[in-house]
Amino acid sequence: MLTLYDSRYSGNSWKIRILLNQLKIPFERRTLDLESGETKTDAFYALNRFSRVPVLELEDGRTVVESAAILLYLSEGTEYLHSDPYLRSQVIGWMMFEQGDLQRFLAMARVYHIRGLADKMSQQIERLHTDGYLGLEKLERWVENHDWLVGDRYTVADLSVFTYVSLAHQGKYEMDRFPSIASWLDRVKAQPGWIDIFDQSPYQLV
Ligand SMILES: N[C@@H](CCC(=O)N[C@@H](CS)C(=O)NCC(=O)O)C(=O)O
Repeated sequence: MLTLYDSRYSGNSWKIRILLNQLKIPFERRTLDLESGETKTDAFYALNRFSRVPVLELEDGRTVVESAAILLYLSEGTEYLHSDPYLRSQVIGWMMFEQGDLQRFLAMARVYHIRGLADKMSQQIERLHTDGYLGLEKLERWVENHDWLVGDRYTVADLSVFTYVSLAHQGKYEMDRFPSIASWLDRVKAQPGWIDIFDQSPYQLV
């Protein structure tokens, strides 16, 4: 059976749990406590050279690390990843945009707020917002005219961008500014097999 190493609040890990549920793949879940340094042990380093979640451990003990790589690995040959090389390149492009232009700016503002550090980190949050809004504006412009990020259906491109954008309000991003993003988020949530961040997948066996 596959094993997913994740953490409770991690949007990157949530991406993987949604896809495992959509693909109806049974998995074991090991939830780590990031604040107590559980990703910084030698044992965890042996699973992920980058020392962070999510990590997908295969049945033969090999691991796939980085949420985008895990999504691509799991979606290979399924309806969630285009087989056409051009469309696949567009999926990967959105995943790279998510990591470079959105993920850190949205995630770190959220982490500071969730951990009660917003006052202390107010200048950092302001800088994160400046960069994060640039990415959100680009996304808004695309989804004004497109139902999905790539082609004519939901794919792992949508899923990879979805989680941190849907959580951005927790980092005090003013999401009222982005009505087309709101509609696109609703379309993603309406996909069969979508689960919320604290929901347990029926395919999670341990
Ligand atoms: N680029 C990575 C980012 C992973 C990441 O930032 N993981 C966070 C939780 S969402 C983590 O493990 N943080 C703990 C740490 O870096 O020590 C991915 O997409 O998987």
